[in-house]
Order: sequence, then C-alpha cells, then structure tokens
Amino acid sequence: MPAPDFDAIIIGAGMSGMYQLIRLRQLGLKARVFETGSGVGGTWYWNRYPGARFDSESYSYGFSFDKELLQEWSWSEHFAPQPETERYLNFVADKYDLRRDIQFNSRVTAAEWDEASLTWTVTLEGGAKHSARFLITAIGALSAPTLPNYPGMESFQGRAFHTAHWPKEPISFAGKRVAVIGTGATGVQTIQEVAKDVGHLTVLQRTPNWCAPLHNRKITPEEQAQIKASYDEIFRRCEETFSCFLHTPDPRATFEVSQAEREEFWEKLYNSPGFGIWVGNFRDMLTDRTANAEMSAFVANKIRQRVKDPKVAEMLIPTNHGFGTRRVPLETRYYEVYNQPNVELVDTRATPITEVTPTGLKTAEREFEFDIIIYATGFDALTGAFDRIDFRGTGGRTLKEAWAGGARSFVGMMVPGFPNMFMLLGPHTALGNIPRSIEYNVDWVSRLLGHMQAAGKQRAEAGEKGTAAWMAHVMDCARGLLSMEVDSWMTGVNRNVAGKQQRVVARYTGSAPAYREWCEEVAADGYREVALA
Ligand code: NA7
Repeated sequence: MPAPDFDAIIIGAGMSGMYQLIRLRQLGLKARVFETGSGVGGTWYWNRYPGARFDSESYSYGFSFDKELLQEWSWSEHFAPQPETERYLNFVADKYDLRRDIQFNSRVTAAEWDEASLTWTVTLEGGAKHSARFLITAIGALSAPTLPNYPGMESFQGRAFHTAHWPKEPISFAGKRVAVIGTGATGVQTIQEVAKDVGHLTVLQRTPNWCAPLHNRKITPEEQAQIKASYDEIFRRCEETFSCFLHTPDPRATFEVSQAEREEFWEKLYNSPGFGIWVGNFRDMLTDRTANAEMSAFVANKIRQRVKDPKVAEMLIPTNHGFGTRRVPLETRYYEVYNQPNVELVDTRATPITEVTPTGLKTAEREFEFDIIIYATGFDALTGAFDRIDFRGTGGRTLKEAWAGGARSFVGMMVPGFPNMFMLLGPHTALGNIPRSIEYNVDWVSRLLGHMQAAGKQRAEAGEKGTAAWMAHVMDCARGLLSMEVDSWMTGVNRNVAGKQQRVVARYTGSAPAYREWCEEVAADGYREVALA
C-alpha cells in the first residue's frame, strides 16, 4: 500500500489551522494545510468589511502559546480593527514560516476515509487528491456566509457584497446610496462605519438587537508596557472565567441588591469597555426572566436617550427577546447614526423586502434605489462549514447522514464513525473568546496524537458511549437558559438555510472551565472513551 502523502491534512489556515500546524510540526508530523483564500487568517482574512474589529480585548484574543510572540507584537487599540488582526496573523505566519506548508486557493470539497489503508483522501475543487493519516478540520464556526433568497438578486446593476466576502480594494461610500441588510454584530459594525461618509444610508432591519457601547480607545505606551508585563495574569484570568473573556458573571443575583445598587452596577457596566455588560452581569441575568426584563428596560432607556426620534428609538428596541439572549453587538455611536438626516431605518418585518431590482430593491410598500447593497446577513453557523464538504467516514457514511438528527460530537472534537478526524471549533466545543477555545482544542488534539505516537496506535475513533454521555451533558447545560427560547445562530436557526428553521442545542453552553475539565478527565483516563488501535 503506498504511503499517504502527509501525516496530517488540516483544512483551513485561520487561527486554528495555523496553531495546529505549529503543534503538528512539534510532534514531527508532516502536515499540509489547504486553504480556500489566498492568505492566512480565516475570519480575519474574509471579514474585511468596513468597521470589522474585535469585541474581545485585543490582548486577551491573540495567541498565548509563545511568550516571545507576546512581547514582539503590540496591539494598537484595546479592540483591534480587522486590518491589524490580519497583519498580526501574517506576522505569526512569517515568524513560524507557516506558508511553506499551506496551499492557498485550494478549496476542499470532499474527504473520504479508507479503512483498509487507514487514510483520509481529501479532494480539492478542480479534482486534485491528497491523502493523510489524520484529518483536522479548522474550518471555523462562523465561516459559511449566507444570503437572503430574494427574487432578482442577480439583476442588481450596482455593487453588492456579503460582509464576509468583502473585496480587498477600498470601497468608497461618499455620495453613494447604500443599503445595509442585517443588524447583527456585523451589521452594526458596518452601519456605524459606512454612516461616516455615506451619501445616503438605508438600514433594512428585520430584528433589532440589544447593543451596548464598546468603549474602544488607543493603547497608551504605559498601558502597552503594563499589558506586556501582565500576560501571564491576563491568560490565567481567561482560563478562569466562564467563557474565556476577561469578564465573568457577577456572583450576585439581580434582586439580591437594591434597585439603586442595580442601576449603579448597570450604569458602570454600560460605561465600561467590552463584553462586561453581557458576560459580567448579575449571575441570573440570562436565566431569570424578571431579572432579564429589568436589565432590558435599563438598556431600552439608554436607546431612547440616544436616539432623537422616539419612533425610530422604538424601532431599535427589541421586543421579541431579552438583553443578552442573542449575541450582544458592541457599538461605537451606533444609535447616534439614526440621528443623521441622511440615514433611514426601515422595518422589514412590517414591510418585507419582496425583490431586488436592477436599481435597488422593493418592499411591499416602496421602491428604493441604491448604488451599493451590503448583505450583513450572517452565517450558516457551527455546522454550515461542515455541510459544505462531503465528509465520508466508515462504510461510506456521510457526516450529513450522521448529523441528520442534529450534530453529535464527542467533546466537540470527534465524531463516531469518523476515525482519525478531529474538529477544531466543531459543534459543542466551548466558544466565547474563540482563540482561547482554539488553543485548548489544538492542544487536546495534539496531546492525543502524541499519546498515539507513544503507544504505537494508528487509529482513533470516538466511542458511542462517551459521545452519548457528552451529548447528555451538552443538553443538560442548555436547560433553563433564556437564549434557548430565541431564534439566532446560537440556537442553530438560519431562515436562509433549508432545514435550519427549528431551534436546537447547537452549541455548548456550559462554562469553558467545565468543558476543559471534562476533556482533561478523558485524557487523564487514557482516552478510554476513544477506541485506539
Ligand atoms: P447574525 O448575528 O446572524 O445577523 C444576521 C443579520 O441579518 C440579522 O439581523 C438577521 O435578521 C439579518 N438577516 C438575515 N437574513 C435576512 C433576510 N433574508 N432578510 C432580512 N434580514 C436578514 O450575523 P452577524 O454576521 O452579524 O454575526 C454573526 C457572528 O459573527 C457574531 O455573533 C459574531 O460572534 C461574529 P434576523 O435577526 O434573523 O431577523
């Protein structure tokens, strides 16, 4: 039997694929990364839309595995913009000479397991095939963009972009009539940036989201020195918190304190940088309906104070879900955009978009003319990137078949029936501050591969029993969460995708420490739940 081309194939050269490549090299494994784009960075390569930036503190987001790298790189802002992050990831690629093992402009379309040779064969668009003993998916959790299905979309004569497929050349909005469809985290960042110099902006909003101020600013030289001296502490903090951010729930329950104390706390959170208002709030804010309603009322009043036209303010206040039950977009003068005379907010729930025309689009009541249409319409999240590749495991069974009743995984990283395949950020890994989850996933997979090397094992497959126990834990964690009662990518709903209309337990909602504890027990127990041969 011919030897496979590589020890391991990694799909994707975003942060997961890059770090995994570094770790595989340390194990002495010959690896090849296939990447659709022409550069490294994944999310930070594709999402070059205006205003794209971190909502995690920059210094909590970068790679933590190399102390030298931490000292070499200086973030310029507390929440870095996309161009800087893309530069950072290219800096990392240069430092570790990663590109020699990455094949760019190479989209993986299929991956098939062969039991006789214990190899995966990966097919690229264009037909080239490559084989490896191990297959590692580093394809992202929010990486398969989705568009609406309006009639006439192809007929539009102006320029139209999905935010995740933004062109590399600069786009000018000056004097242009621009539409933004979608008001999630991406739409909000885009809108506040485009509004700065647009001719006229129309925001087409189907569901308003609860947004909160980001409070970004430049990092001063003194802060820079302080940050570089505190990296151990910063990452220790990320390891301890619920979702790996610098913020974590307050131990108090909402009604344990007086109304005055509550207001004061919320005021402080509203005026503090980052995700504290979402993940550093009272511990029952996302589980207790009354507590959540109080918090929502607090934020609704902030919106009313910031938006001059009371009718527009009411349109921007969510009525079908409470604060924090969907991903909270962080903003910088987002609400003030609606005070500009050249900005209009259209409620597409009241008057749905019926078609795109060569010159703009139509709603049930009006016709609009645009030069540019921006689709900030989100992603087929969590499983979408997997659905786009034809994975075939033992007996030729496809991953789609295996997941027909909903995604099933063992600790988010393995799937029974798919031996020697490891998922980084697969369904049911801890999410939160994503690079922290990535580093943990990569380290866990790498340790398992090291264990296999040492034990002379060739084949690893997640067992049914361990998978069932893990999935039961995933389901348990989701019980009682108000977010489970709301449609969003976090509950697996995307109305632009067939088969994604129903809410499911799409992600792991326990804490990152609890996730790691489970995974560590598996490792400490000699990977008993993984069949090694
Ligand atoms: P999201 O959060 O999924 O937001 C997508 C937005 O697009 C949301 O406002 C949708 O409205 C809207 N949308 C989607 N399809 C349509 C159609 N057909 N018509 C009108 N409006 C539509 O994606 P983002 O990119 O903002 O953020 C995803 C994550 O990436 C984010 O949480 C960060 O963690 C990074 P809806 O709410 O469904 O009514």
